Amino acid sequence: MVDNRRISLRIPILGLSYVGKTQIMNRFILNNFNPSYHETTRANFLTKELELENKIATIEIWDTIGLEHTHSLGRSFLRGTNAIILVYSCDSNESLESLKTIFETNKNYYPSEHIYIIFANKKDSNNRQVSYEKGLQFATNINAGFFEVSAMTGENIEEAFRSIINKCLIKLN
Ligand SMILES: Nc1nc2c(ncn2[C@@H]2O[C@H](COP(=O)(O)OP(=O)(O)O)[C@@H](O)[C@H]2O)c(=O)[nH]1
Ligand SMILES: [Mg+2]
Repeated sequence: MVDNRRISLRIPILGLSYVGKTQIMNRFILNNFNPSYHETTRANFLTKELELENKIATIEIWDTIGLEHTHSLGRSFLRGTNAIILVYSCDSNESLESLKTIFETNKNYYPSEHIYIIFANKKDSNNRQVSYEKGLQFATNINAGFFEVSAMTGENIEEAFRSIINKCLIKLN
């Protein structure tokens, strides 16, 4: 019998290398953080089950490699995703500029009216280059949600994921 209470959501995390994509996934799924850097060499995912509004949601978070070389992930990867997390790092102007390119390059591959959310990671950093207002402006321009987060301290990670998952549930209903 099909269990109508069960849904699954596939959500990739995109952004330049070193912005913290892997650690955001680790913080949300495993509640841990690793301060040392290990380059991600292939896309892989972790899952977590959440109970929300009488539904049991299996959340599949896809970690990806940095996109500075091709900027493009391709149609087959993006098809079938429920929402997309775009990450830049508060301490890197370059990472925000690069995110704009990543968004423009891939936007034709996403299903129309796709759900986007911007994570401005490393909110904890003492070397801030991107103001809250500048990040929010970009998010508003592309009609995306916006959260400043820190995978290191965990600040806002749960809230940001809850927000995107709620939007996915509303769209599925
Ligand atoms: N200060 C700070 N460092 C972070 C944060 N998130 C990730 N990092 C560090 O930034 C580096 C790159 O993180 P990683 O998740 O591997 O980036 P990715 O290449 O986008 O997957 C690692 O050394 C992380 O420990 C954060 O929220 N704050
Ligand atoms: Mg990585």
